[in-house]
Amino acid sequence: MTDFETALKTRRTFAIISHPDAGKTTLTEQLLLHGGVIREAGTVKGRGAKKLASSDWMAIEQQRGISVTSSVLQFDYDGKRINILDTPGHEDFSEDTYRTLMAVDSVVMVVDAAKGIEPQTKKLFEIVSKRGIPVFTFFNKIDRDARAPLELVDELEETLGIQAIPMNWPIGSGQILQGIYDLKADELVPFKNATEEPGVLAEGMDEVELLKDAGNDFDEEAVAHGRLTPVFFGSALANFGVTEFLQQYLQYAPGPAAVETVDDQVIEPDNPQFSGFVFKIQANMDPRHRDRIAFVRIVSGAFERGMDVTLARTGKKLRLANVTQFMAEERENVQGAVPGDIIGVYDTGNFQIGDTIYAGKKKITFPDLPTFTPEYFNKVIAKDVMKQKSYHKGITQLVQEGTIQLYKSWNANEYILGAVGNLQFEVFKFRMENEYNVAIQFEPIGSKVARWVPADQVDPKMASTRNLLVKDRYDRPVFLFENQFALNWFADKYPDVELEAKM
Ligand SMILES: Nc1nc2c(ncn2[C@@H]2O[C@H](COP(=O)(O)OP(=O)(O)OP(=O)(O)O)[C@@H](O)[C@H]2O)c(=O)[nH]1
Ligand SMILES: [Mg+2]
Repeated sequence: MTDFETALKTRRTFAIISHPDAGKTTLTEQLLLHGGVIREAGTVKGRGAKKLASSDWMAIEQQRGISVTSSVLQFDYDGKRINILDTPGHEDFSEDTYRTLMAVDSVVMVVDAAKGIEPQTKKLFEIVSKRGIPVFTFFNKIDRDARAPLELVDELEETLGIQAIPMNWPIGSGQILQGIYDLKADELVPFKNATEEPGVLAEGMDEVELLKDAGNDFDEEAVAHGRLTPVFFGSALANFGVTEFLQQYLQYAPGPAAVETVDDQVIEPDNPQFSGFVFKIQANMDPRHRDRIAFVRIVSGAFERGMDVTLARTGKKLRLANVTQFMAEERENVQGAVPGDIIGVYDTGNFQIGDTIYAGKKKITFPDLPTFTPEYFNKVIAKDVMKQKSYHKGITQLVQEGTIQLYKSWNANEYILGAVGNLQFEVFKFRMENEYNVAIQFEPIGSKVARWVPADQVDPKMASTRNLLVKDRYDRPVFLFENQFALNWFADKYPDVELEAKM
């Protein structure tokens, strides 16, 4: 086996998803500790460092204690290299989460064991389920009073329509947590500070016996296609059950998958021609350098520093000289990166989300990533007219990142921002102030039903106060209808005009 083939076998790339607050970021950080060394945005912090390099690194995330954007982190464990993508749970950021899901080979679904399956988890699961990729479930927070595990597993199967197979089983929870029973190793892993409760233990063991007799069979094939989810219990905060989870996850999680192109070629990871796609762009990760990184998921071939690639959308040739990975170890530079890995390419404005890059002659283009139809709109202006330059730079960069969508009024070229949820406006405002030093003001336009229209079918006379005509950032015409009623009225009046919605 060549080095490339060996390296390929070690890669595991997954996203962590759930409803807000279930503990994704806490679990991510706990997993990173298993790898020992963490590097993010150019800084290296090891176990000895005071605070772990956090997955929630952005100022607004630290201030609010929520994730507003996905982050990419890597670590090595047990001979495997793991790429974790921690996603934000809040639905206002789900466009970012959906794109991130396109870059992974499996998913870890975190569920708060006191709450069960919550709405956003269900929504995200449906997206994942369409792709047929493996889903591993982690019922978190069993250090607090949790619902009965049998009830949780039933709810999981019923609400999500997937079969579940417990890999371990909690014995008690909260104050009376005794431990978790590892069904594979057939042994109890006691909780460190457990106060012994013989009654709870006996009851739990009865359930374990029942599970052993009656549970689903572990069917690797069904797991691989996302029809059966292995279920784990634990506490990310207490670092209990996390190691057991990680070890079994690594045993069953798939390596890098093949990806289909727009012209129906299937690009296998062991195809020697290098290819990958940009699923995320992030400015200002390192406040001292104010640079911008395009996150590329490698699909095929080996990445080598300094290699020349073509940007499929424009045909432009680029040299990948300045590339970062999201961990630090000596051999990293030597080994380079292989399919499954996420690399960060320093970007001077060449890339858009969804871009394909490839080496060699044969053109490869991966499909576009999902875009959402925004529902909320605000006009935006800079409070200080002297700051036009930073204002434009900030808007341009944050829009390229997909933080928010940009539109312009048809005639006046006023800036209008569109969002899936209102928190996106708050993040935008905060980051404009914090990262670009520009105070901005919004003028609400309200919620609208946006529809794209082919350029040759548009007549500005069709616009009115109830259907505003605007351009998106690629100058494509869009009507913003006051409501569904206004849209229906328009469709009746102009039956030949095609109205297109995004996701
Ligand atoms: N008791 C307990 N609390 C936990 C556990 N895991 C996470 N938490 C707490 O739950 C809260 C939310 O945790 P996060 O890890 O930020 O949740 P998240 O899923 O990343 O949230 P978003 O990214 O905003 O969707 C924090 O206060 C954590 O300390 C756990 O195992 N036990
Ligand atoms: Mg988080």
